[in-house]
Amino acid sequence: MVGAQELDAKLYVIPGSHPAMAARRMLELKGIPYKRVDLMPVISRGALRVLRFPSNTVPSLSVDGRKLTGSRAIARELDEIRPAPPLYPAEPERSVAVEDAERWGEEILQPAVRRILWNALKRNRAPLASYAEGAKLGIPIGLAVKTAAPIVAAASRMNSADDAAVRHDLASLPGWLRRIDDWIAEGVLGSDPLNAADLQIGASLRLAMTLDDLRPAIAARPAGELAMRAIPDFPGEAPPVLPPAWLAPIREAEQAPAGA
Ligand SMILES: N[C@@H](CCC(=O)N[C@@H](CS)C(=O)NCC(=O)O)C(=O)O
Repeated sequence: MVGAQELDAKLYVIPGSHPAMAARRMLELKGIPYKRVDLMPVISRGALRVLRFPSNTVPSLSVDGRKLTGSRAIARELDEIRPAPPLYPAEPERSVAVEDAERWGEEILQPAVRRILWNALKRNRAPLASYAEGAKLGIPIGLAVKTAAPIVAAASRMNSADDAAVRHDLASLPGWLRRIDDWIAEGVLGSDPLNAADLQIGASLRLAMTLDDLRPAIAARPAGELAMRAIPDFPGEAPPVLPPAWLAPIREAEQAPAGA
């Protein structure tokens, strides 16, 4: 364990990136001061490669000369460096449950929310500026947004944010939300202190809640409350833009009585 004053931490993020926001909260909750470096999507890949991180995605963290990429790797490393408050429970059985939920959050929910967001931004780029609020991109936000069309197109392509995939994601969302509510009821998620799965899943839900299309389906349920607790502030707001037919499964789930 290393004292806070001795750490030299630099976190590389993209504005609006949910796993990057999870890493920001991990550092905050552990009281580790850090410098944040904001990168433009797509361009980030080259920058992280030049900086010799293990991979070219955000979040990437350099801490005391060590370089890490990935929200889960960062969570583990931070628990080593600064054990309190813990991101993984000490009891082995609980820790396995949290790690399973965290992995599901990274592998299933996180890419789905990313696809939905890029698909929405492809339809309307105007909300981009709201996601970049407070970011230092090296150029004025307005200019970054004006010139973002090729970046949005490339990011949509690289993340397979095509219509068929996103429609499938939206049809899966009601079941995913039930699963998260169940984990909260079982105590895997949502206890005190917040664990790595709370932050992983909470950040994805919180990003989803920046979309007016999705927020009503999430906000009022335990999953939505967890998201607000995990990530109280997440810049960004996107007005309705997804085809209503794609949202029908979510609207039905919204209207169904609790537990139905
Ligand atoms: N699954 C990874 C996230 C990897 C990832 O795809 N991050 C996105 C931002 S949310 C990224 O770096 N995108 C770069 C790009 O699209 O060029 C994690 O949890 O750390």
